[in-house]
Amino acid sequence: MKPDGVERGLVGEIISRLERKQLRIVAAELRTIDVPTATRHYAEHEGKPFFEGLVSFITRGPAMVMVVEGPSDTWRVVRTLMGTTDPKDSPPGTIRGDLAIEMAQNLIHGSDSLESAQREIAIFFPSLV
Ligand code: D4T
Repeated sequence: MKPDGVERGLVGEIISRLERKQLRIVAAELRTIDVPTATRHYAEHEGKPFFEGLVSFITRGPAMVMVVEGPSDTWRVVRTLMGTTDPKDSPPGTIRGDLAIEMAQNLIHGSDSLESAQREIAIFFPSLV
């Protein structure tokens, strides 16, 4: 959950949606992400026009960093619950479709493949790997 979700008091709402889907929380910490970690996490976007804004947004206050587990393809389950990157295109019923309106403050990140999940868990919860 990105800092806007924490600031807006949506931590419970968003965790509740994940839990109602039957995903299980295996790690969670309220943590202010530092700039080197944010840069590593978003390495694929380095050099893009929105990169600096993205890093300053993601580091501006505590994020709720989590690992969740499900029976299979959990990254895909979470991405479906999240909705599309731009909340304006995200359908009602999704986290972004119901609760966000701007792309630069879209409440939640989710790994977009098994490989990304492995990479990102290693960044944020190295002891789990
Ligand atoms: P994240 O990675 O934050 O879960 O979002 P997505 O996986 O849905 O989308 P992304 O990696 O393409 O974008 C990362 C992050 O950058 C913001 N963003 C993106 C932005 O502010 N302007 C843009 O033009 C794009 C493409 C939103 C999400």
